[in-house]
Order: sequence, then structure tokens, then C-alpha cells
Amino acid sequence: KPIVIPTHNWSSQVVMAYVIGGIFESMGSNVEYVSADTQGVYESIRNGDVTISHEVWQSTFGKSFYTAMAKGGIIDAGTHAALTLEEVGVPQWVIDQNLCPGLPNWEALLDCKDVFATADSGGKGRVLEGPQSWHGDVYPNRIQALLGDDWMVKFAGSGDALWADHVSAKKEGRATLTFNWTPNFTDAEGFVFIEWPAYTPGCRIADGGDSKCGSPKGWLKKAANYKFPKTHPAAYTAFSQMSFNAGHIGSMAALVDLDGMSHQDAATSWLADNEAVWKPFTQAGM
Ligand code: TMO
Repeated sequence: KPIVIPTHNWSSQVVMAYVIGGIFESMGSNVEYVSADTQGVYESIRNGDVTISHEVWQSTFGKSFYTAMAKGGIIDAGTHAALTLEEVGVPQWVIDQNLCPGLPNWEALLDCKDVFATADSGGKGRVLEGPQSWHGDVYPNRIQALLGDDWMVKFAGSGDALWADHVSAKKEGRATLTFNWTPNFTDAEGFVFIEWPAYTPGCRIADGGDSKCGSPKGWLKKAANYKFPKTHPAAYTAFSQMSFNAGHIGSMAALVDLDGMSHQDAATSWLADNEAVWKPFTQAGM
């Protein structure tokens, strides 16, 4: 029976899917890839349609993961070395050129709506958010709560639209405020996250709060269907050992987003260049 690995819509996740699939295949397992909804996948793992999730980002997916766990059928398969942040911010050059004095403190934005206005923002300051399927209303709620009616949130159709905006903004010398995350390929050139009031559990409107808070500095976990250790013990043991750091994850994304490789080719190349990283994961218990 194949191990079913989900693919989503950001680069490191897709490359890592093929990296982990390649590791499982090197151990003799069969692998199948399915394109899966980023929030719904935890229910699919719980009921066994999907075997694993290898990038459970705390800020975006922590709630769906633990909701599925409380229903039974999904297990915590360990935590990557990388710490994560999913947050809106500006490319480093927006800070260097001092386009909005006082950044990255969020209160600086109160005086910068015109700096971040775009042709499609109706005179308001614009936050370019990722696809709505990632975070629902988290950012519209926060922007409304802290910045009010002078600001709006536009959802991008894809992650790629965020990177395209960074490129065109730089060319035009225009400031831009977008969702991004770390680890990512943008770590190399520099990206500065806005410092909002600190995250506390329950601070979001969906969790009973007022949404006057930023994102948590979070973990990156792995999840699995509860039968995986029994159906594929060697592969599960390796999966439980897998831990990627910020450099590993940033380089997986960069092979696609900077070097223009396909996700599969990026994974093949990454596996070839990083045997010393991943071989030991397959050798626990030997
Ligand atoms: C889940 N993501 C890394 C796109 O924020």
C-alpha cells in the first residue's frame, strides 16, 4: 500500500513532499502524491485518505491539527528544528530607503497609508495577503482592529503572486506590505516582519479575542495517520526522525522560486546534494 503524501500551494512544502517521498522510496516503500486542501488535510489524515503532513505551521494550521487530533486518528510525529513565523512585512529595501519611518513597529503604518496605496486599493493602504484558503479572515480582522478603515487586505491568487509583487514593487520603487513567512527563500535577500502587539493564545477573533495581536513565533511539526507506524514501521521511524532547519527549507524553496526548477527536479537535486542530512534519518534503529 502506498504512503500518501499531500502537496499544497507553497514551494518548500511541495519540494519537501518529493524529498520525503524520495527518502521513503529509497527505503523500498511505494509513494503516492495528492493535491490537498491546506486546512482540510488534517481531517483527511485522521480518516486515513492521506498518510502524513510534513509542514504543520503553528500559526496557520495549529488549530486544524489539534481539532483533528481531539477527534482521534492523527498523531504528532515530531517537530522540525526550524522555528517559524508567518506574518506580514516588507522587503528589506523598504526599510533601507526609510519609505515608512518607524517600521517595523506596527504603529508606523498609521501614518503610511498613502505609501502603501496601490492602483487597486481605492486610496487605502494595502496589505497583499496570500490565498484566502491559508488563513481565512485572520489578517482582515487584525488590520481592521488595529489600523481601521484606512486599510484593506487583498488576497493573492497564489504564493507566486506575492513574489511577483516584490519584484515589480522594487522595479517601481514602490513600498509594498505583503504576507510572507520564514523559513523561506526570501530570507537570503532579507524580509522584515512587522512587529504587532504580541500574540497570546485566544487573541484572535475566531478564538474569542479582539484580533489586536500579531502571529506567534511558532513551531513546525509533522503529523501522521495513527496507523502509519504499524503499516510502514521503517518509513514511520524515519519520518519521526526527520528534522529540517531553516537553511534546508529555505534552499528547497529557492531551487523553485529563484532557480526556476520544477518541484520534482528541485527535490531530486536537493536529495543528491544533501545525503549527509537525510541518510541518518533512515538509519535509526539499525
Ligand atoms: C503556510 N505558509 C507557510 C504558506 O504560511
